Amino acid sequence: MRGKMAYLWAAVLCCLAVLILPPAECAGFSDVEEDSWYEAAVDEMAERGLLHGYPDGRFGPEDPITAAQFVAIAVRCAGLPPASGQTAHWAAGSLAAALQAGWYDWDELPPTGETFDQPISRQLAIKILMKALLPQAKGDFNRQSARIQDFADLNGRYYEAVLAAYEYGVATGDEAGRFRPESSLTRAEACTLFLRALAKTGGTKETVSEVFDIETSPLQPVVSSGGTVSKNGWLQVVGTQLCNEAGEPIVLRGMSSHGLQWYGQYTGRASIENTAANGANVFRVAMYTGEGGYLSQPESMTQQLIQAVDNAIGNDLYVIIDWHILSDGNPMSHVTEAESFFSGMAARYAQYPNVLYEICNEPNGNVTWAGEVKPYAERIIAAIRAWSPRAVILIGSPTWSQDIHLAAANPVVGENLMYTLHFYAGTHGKELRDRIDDVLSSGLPVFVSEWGTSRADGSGGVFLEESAVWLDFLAQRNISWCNWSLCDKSETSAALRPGTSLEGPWGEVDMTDSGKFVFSRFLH
Ligand code: IDC
Repeated sequence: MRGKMAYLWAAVLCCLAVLILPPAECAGFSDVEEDSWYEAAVDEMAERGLLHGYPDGRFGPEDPITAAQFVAIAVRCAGLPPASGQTAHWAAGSLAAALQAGWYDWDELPPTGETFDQPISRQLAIKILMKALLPQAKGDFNRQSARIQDFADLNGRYYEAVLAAYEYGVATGDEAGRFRPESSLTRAEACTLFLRALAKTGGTKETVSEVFDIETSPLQPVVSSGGTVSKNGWLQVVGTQLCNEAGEPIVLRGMSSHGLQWYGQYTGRASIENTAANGANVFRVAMYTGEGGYLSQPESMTQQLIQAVDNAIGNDLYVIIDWHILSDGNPMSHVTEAESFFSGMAARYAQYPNVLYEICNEPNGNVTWAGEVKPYAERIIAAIRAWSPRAVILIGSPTWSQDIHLAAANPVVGENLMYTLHFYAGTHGKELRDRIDDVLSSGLPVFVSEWGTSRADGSGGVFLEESAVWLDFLAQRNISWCNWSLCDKSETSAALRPGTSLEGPWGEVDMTDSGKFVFSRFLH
């Protein structure tokens, strides 16, 4: 963990250095024209802190981007820690790190620095960009080279990167179909390239090729005000207590979706609004990994998840992105996919205080805390933190997220981390409640990100008396919760009667016994 912290600090220091040299500017540059083709891209990059304008408040969209500027942005986008540079140039550390990482060869930008402030060629820029953000990407030679009218002008050492960039839609060519490998690139164009590549970093081509296609997924969710998040801002964990940005205790209560692949329709804007209208302040989006979920259809699952998260943000709610492992009980089995998924999500939602990350719904089967779940958590937390330094991250534990005592004995080091406990009122009782008290007294923050009024299989009951005992217990301890689940499946844990309209507004007739009970408990 010390190594990780050092890495994080290095990244923070690197950002600070770049913030100082040259001085930072936020969106709202004096020379970025409203409704210009590049305005949204420049704003988004600036808001994410990935690029800065000139000290006089200009961005210089038409200026050719220099090698140093391009590499500094690439280093920031990739979260690469700086190395010690050989010159006093403001970007020497970034350039040295990029060179060491193999993003370019020393002869392309000699370390002596004479080309650092020259415009970078488009072919070299593409090479650096692809190495930095999409190192696994490959392009089909015949198909992609045929799209590039001036392919013959390309230096052979850039074939691979340029073909991959075309394959991934990162580079597209000018109106005449030319790439112009030796020409420079404007700062506005560079911005668009970075954003397109970032949009693809949510996964490898094999797993998530078109997921973050900026043509199809809205650049930014629409935020509304007057609700929970605009009042409370960024969440933080103080001791064992979830607090708002001002440091006051806050309790989140709301619904979990059912599996997006089956009941995604109840994550539409109106359904979430109906839930919020009853007092919920959080919504959990359950994206199964197995069971026909993300691992079998990553593109459509991610699009659905993004839509659901955006809908929750649009309702000014907190929203939990749940990597819903269940039949795939060992989170390490798909840690690579989880890493790219969470870094994509954290990049997209870095600026949104709404988003919490639940990194593994319910580890189960032959897994241990120390052997698999904790190391998994450390990797995923690092991926999220590269983008989102303060979002709250929820960590599961073995035995379907009931073994919080194992986590308490050996917790993950870091800020704003909480541990999930899941219960079903028809199956679990005092023993698990006692366990919560034990871990709280040892300082472990607990979040009940999933519970049901039914038995653990989602059916039976409903067990409303037992549920009330549980909810009173949680209320006395200011513990947040999400109920399983907002759907109309005919199982007792479902909150809605079969056939309930997505639009609402929902009344008692639309709700099951479970739904009526749960909806009446959002506020206390
Ligand atoms: C259940 C659903 C059920 C679905 C099943 C899929 O309610 O309709 O067929 O998953 O395997 C959990 C899991 C959650 C379960 C729920 C109820 O997180 O996915 O949903 N449960 O069994 N942990 C404990 C209970």
